[in-house]
Amino acid sequence: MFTTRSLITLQQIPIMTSSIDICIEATSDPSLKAIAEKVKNGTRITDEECVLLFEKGSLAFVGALANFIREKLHGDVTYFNRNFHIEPTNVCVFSCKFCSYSRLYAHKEEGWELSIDQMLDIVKSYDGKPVTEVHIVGGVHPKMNMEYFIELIKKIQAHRPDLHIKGFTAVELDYMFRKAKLTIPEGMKALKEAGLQSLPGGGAEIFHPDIRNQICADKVDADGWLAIHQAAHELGMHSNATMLYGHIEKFEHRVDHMSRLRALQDKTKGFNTFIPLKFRNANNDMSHVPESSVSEDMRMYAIARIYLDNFPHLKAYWPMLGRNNAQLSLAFGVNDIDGTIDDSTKIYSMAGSEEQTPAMSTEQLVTLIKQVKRIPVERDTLYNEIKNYSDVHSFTETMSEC
Ligand code: V47
Ligand code: SF4
Repeated sequence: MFTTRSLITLQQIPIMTSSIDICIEATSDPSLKAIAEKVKNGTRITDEECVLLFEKGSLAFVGALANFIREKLHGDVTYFNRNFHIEPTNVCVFSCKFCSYSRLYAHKEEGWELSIDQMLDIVKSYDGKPVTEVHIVGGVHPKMNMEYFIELIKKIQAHRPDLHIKGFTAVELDYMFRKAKLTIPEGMKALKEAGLQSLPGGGAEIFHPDIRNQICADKVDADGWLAIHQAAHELGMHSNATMLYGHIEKFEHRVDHMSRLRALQDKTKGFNTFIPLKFRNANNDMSHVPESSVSEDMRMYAIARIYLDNFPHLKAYWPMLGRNNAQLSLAFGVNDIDGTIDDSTKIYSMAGSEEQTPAMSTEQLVTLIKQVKRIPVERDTLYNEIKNYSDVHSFTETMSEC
């Protein structure tokens, strides 16, 4: 039974402009209220305010703010793409403590090394299938150099010119360029001329040296990672950015990481997507570190959406997060759940993700998005719309296995 008082309250709700007003009304903490006002007005929040959100913002509070931004930018549209991964090798000269996937060169018989022909066979296995992107990322193999990858890119492009080639983390590129004795701009230009079109966001981990030196001391540092992405952006290429969270870092380190990305994006506008990557603890040197909870994961997405006001997209990488949580993230600022992929990506299954063979058909992805009342839209790598699935109910005419 409603009391008179609760009826009056309910009657008032329709005159409020949106759920963000309810959120502002309901917040008694003045500093959180001020942040909510900023979000409502489209004003950027400071680093200190971002730390405060991590410390004090409830899941419901940050979720409401992030969803407001998400719907302002994209409405209900949720993007996915049709892609496949090639992992040339898991042999790696580095020894990141969180990595479950790599094998040192000294133990290379335990790993895999694909020849150019083997990788081309993977590409050919998608002939006639409507994939739009190949994502190429692997370990840093001392014998797979710049020439090797230039030959690979050229051959992929010659075989399938319509396929967007997104490849190589800044870690792989830094090593490649050093070995080839090229500056970053020279190296990026050579790869672009060969046919590389954009960069994935891997290798960023946590930029702050206090954490980076503990988890991946020997690979490219923050400045090097950022310089490589800046060089790509200056050549007109786009890239993504990741952050490996939920291990030994503190909230301040997350904010420092996102702050460096926001500053570069102000300069170049070259980032498409931010992808928070949840640390998974199986089979690595950090197995003693517990994994973050689902509510902390959702808070991470929401706060990233609020803070990174100049990033157009926020992606949940479902093979790492799991399908149910990826679906949930669509209410916490996320507007992209990556692609159909297939079962060739091993980085997360080896780190303990429940997705042991991460493959989803387009029908499964579309259903997953529709179940939470969002609109599935297939995109290409650069977020050009390929197909809106809001009115598609039958998949027989359009779908293939991928
Ligand atoms: O840099 C490694 C992460 C990244 C673990 O740009 C781990 O579209 C969690 O960057 N637990 C590589 N994460 C993958 C990557 C990526 C993935 C999907 C899409 C895109 C994109 C980029 O994987 C590494 C590292 O941060 N990683 N080990 C682990 N145990
Ligand atoms: Fe090598 Fe990348 Fe694994 Fe680090 S995360 S050890 S760079 S494969």
